[in-house]
Amino acid sequence: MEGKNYINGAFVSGVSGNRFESRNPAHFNEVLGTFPLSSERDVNNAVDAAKTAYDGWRRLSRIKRGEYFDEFVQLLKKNHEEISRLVSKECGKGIIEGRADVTEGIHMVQYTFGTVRMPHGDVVDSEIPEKDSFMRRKPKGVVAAITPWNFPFAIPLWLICPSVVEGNTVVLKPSRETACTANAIAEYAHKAGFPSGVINVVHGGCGDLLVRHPDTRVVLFVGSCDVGSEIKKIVAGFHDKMSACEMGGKNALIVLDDANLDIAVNAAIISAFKTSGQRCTSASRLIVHEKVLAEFERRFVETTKKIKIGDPLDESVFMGPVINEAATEKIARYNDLAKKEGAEVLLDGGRLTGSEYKKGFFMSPFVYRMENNPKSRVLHEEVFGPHVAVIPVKDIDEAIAVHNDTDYGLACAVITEDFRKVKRIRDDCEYGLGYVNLPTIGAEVHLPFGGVKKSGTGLPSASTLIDVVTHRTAWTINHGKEIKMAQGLT
Ligand code: UN1
Repeated sequence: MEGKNYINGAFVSGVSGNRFESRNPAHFNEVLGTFPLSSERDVNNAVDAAKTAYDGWRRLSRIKRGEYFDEFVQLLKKNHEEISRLVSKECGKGIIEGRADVTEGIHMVQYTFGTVRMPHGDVVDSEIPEKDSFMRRKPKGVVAAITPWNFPFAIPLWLICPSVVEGNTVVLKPSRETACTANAIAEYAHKAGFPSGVINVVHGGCGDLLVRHPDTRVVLFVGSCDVGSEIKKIVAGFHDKMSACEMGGKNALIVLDDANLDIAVNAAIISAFKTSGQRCTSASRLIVHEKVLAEFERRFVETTKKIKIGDPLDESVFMGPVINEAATEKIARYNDLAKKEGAEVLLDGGRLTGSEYKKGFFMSPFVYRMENNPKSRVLHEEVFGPHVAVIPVKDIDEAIAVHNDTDYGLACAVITEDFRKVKRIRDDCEYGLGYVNLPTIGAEVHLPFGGVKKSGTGLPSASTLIDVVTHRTAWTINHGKEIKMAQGLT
């Protein structure tokens, strides 16, 4: 397909004429689409369109704005399977996960529509009986949304939906790896009839321009810590711009001495290898009590060996390819580094080269055992691939200390039958998403989604983004015939 930017309700070519390709990571010779490498003029056009549309859009009632989401979701539901196949083809996740990505995006749109007839703000008492006070939310203006390739459908909708329903307008800059899926979002938004300029999409190499643009009021970002940190630095230079960045993890699943090992092994497989370990919620550390270590390790390795790796459109495939050549190189580098840092290798994952794999970026699971060590890079840095450490611990205190011995703090899961231990994990581990007897992945859109430490600033994404994309205003009315002041003022 010949993809275009979506600006002011029209699909338009980039000004420079330069283009990039989006390819299928399972068959890298297959070009799925080409898209504009957008320049400053394209970004200015998109931001201008969003700025112009803002005034009319914010003046509609919130309920009226919600109607567009109803139309949008009906179209998405009708085309669920087609979009899912595109997602799987373009980012490499197995089709069951491709469908879940689309379902998650649809849930975000449904949630958004569902909120518009709900109470929205607060009634606040005043010391003065003649006064009524309210907390009323106001939109902020143009929102820039910069999104990753690993959830190419759900994450753009996490960011677009709360922004737009509150009366803001959006310019989305999706990952270059998944431009076709972003294009599909633009097409369905267009068909749903959102007014021109309310949702805009600019492709390729222009995120920085969008962040620096003086008319973008809010920058929403989901992606790596390095990029997020740059964004925060740039945004800090503006007095009236705000950012919410969701950035990676070095998540852990803790298996305690009383764990149900069926649940533990299943949760570990899902946490480590779904999406080939390329979720910000994936677990790359399995912190296991020494009492159950041997049995857990044996069963985990045995099950991992049975994982089917292959073309993501094959229904029986558990793990598809990783996203690109650079990802295969990065994962291989970390696998080697683990050996250099003294890992006891349990499964030596590497790039798969057989006939069905040679045209894609297929990596197999790398599993190793390693004592926690504050100096180890592999136990502290995010790998974003099927690379997982088993870290033995002697008790729950050590499990908590090891869990927190990372700069990140996104998802944490514990496998135990003991509710007292659950409370210790809940209160003493540092995380944004906590799970008991579950994997570290699979959050639902109506929950807060936000990490601590290097994972984020605690500012949530998804449904609770409302606090980032709106300004909470205080509005007070005097029903009396004279002015009476609070705090004893006369
Ligand atoms: C991500 O990997 O950036 O909780 C998002 C989950 C998904 C979202 C992952 N609902 O695993």
